[in-house]
Amino acid sequence: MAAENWIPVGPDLETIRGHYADPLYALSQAEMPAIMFRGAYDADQCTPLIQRFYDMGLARNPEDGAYGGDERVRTDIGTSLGIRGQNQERFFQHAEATHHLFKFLFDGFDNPVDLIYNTLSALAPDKQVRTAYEPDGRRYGPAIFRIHYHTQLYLPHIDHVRLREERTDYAVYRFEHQFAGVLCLQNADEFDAGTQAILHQCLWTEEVQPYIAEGTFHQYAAENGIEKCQVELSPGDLYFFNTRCIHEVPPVQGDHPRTVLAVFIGYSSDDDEIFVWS
Ligand SMILES: O=C(O)CCC(=O)C(=O)O
Ligand SMILES: [Fe+2]
Repeated sequence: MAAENWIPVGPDLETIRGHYADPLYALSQAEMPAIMFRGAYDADQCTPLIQRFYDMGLARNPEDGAYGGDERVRTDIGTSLGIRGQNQERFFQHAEATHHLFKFLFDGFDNPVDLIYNTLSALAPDKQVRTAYEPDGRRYGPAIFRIHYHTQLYLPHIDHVRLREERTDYAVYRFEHQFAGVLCLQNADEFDAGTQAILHQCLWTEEVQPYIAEGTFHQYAAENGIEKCQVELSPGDLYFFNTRCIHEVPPVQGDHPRTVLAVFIGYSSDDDEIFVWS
């Protein structure tokens, strides 16, 4: 496929299925940078939902001015395997608390976590989509809200429990491919479109790792003519991408935190289950 055709497929299920009989398989091959659902979540519910997080003290409201002792540039509501996976017992305890919180956190709103799971199920009707679990039944966190404040960024990286994090002691290790799902609730507002993620048409290999480690990936990409795709999101848009593609998010600028609901997804073409975690 020609590089200039490396653009997201969307904006709705009908169009996506019209282009790809098996969209998640195509994503596993990085045939497109992203699968995009525009307006998947009611945009009018995004701001009030974020306000609830502030009101419940789950995240700092920038309008409160002073940092109130909380100077983190990223706040999570949910359980991150990447951050908490070192201690299995505490990770699964934390995940249970998140399941409990998410039972009532969205009362009065459409459930944005269900939206992500239902959308994935529609993309892969022959597979069972479920929150990742261990053989003994312990569940991972179902999804995670990430609130990104002024200066927060993600340098070029991949996310992969096999290729990067080597989580050999977790059941999600069995999947060959890893995707992310990201639902935009709020853009950073300093520029018109806010801070947006950039996906590079470059699947991670040992060969590119030194450039990532040394912070010279942009140079490598320019020298090798690697295509990139900036994912322009509005509140309510949901996209899925292959986290083995090198990706990044430039620094948030200003007082409006970039707020997303995110999941990781384990997928193998020959596996009847799709695992979702955070
Ligand atoms: O926030 C995003 O759009 C992507 C963040 C990211 O790096 C990820 O979800 O793996
Ligand atoms: Fe990532």
